[in-house]
Amino acid sequence: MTNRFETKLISSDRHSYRELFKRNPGNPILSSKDWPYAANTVFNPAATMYNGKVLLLARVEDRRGFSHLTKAVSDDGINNWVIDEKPTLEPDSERYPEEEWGIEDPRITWVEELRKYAVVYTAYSKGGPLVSMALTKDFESYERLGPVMPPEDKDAALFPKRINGKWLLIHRPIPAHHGPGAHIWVSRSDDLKYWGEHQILIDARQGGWWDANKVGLNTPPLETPEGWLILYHGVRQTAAGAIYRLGLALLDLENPFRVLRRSDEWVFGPHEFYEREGDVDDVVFPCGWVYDEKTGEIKMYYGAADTCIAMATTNLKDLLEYIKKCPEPKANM
Ligand code: BMA
Repeated sequence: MTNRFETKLISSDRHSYRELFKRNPGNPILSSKDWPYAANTVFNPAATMYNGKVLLLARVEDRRGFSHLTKAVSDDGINNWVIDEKPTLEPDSERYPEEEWGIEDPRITWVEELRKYAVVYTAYSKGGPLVSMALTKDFESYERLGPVMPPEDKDAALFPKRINGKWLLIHRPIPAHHGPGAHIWVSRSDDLKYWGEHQILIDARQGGWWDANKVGLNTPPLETPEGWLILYHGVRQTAAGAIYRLGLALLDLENPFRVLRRSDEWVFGPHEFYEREGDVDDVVFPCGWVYDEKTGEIKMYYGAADTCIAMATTNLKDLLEYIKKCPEPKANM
């Protein structure tokens, strides 16, 4: 298949930056044509290991424009996906009116203390998108905690354990007046339901930066010996629309409110045709990554152009080596 991007000379092809992530050659790995039922698009999947297999919880958008979540499971995380015949987690607007216009962009965290997975997702309410949470042991039945952050707020994920006695949630509220920018925040809770002690964690830069004005968390924080590894997106507004690209940050292990490092450059961005063209052009949007302790490999699962699911691999050693060379950010607010 030819497409309009193949003939274009893209400068980074000639003078390559170091590629931290390698795209799976079979990308996209999943799209609506693989789905067992009619769907417009499948994208922005959460990812976790479950019973020794890779489990994705994909956002599936129907032709009303509403999303629900459906699981796909594979032994190697690349091929032979077994996809649920019907939605795994559907909006329940009778009991949860904030899910009126669908549920989107889940992030999964295994919480050892509870022996449950926390699924944090965007509920699209009449008052705007907000953050909701549900707990599950088996990805079959879910215990909803309801909305945990009011609108407009999204791109949230839970830390896997309490730190200094409190649960921590990363999220991205949008201020009513955009002036100061949409930053990544972190909040504390005793019970996962009521959140407070809110503070900015990673601020959107200003001006010409790739991550000016709007940033948001992508994958859940990954605990490493060097700190909590954060993958986030920056949204660059251009005359042709927005470009969603990814950057890295490292948080202090004991005090994750402290940002130790932050990449100045983006580490992954739309480049291949399936990332450049779709329902929303020029978007790479991971909601999950799985880390293999034996090999050190990380598989990052991302939505491409809000249309399909792709995968790229990297390894923890390279990411840590890279982020440790990045500058220390200026003191947080
Ligand atoms: C963000 C989220 C994502 C989406 C992205 C690009 O605001 O809503 O679901 O992938 O925009 O459209």
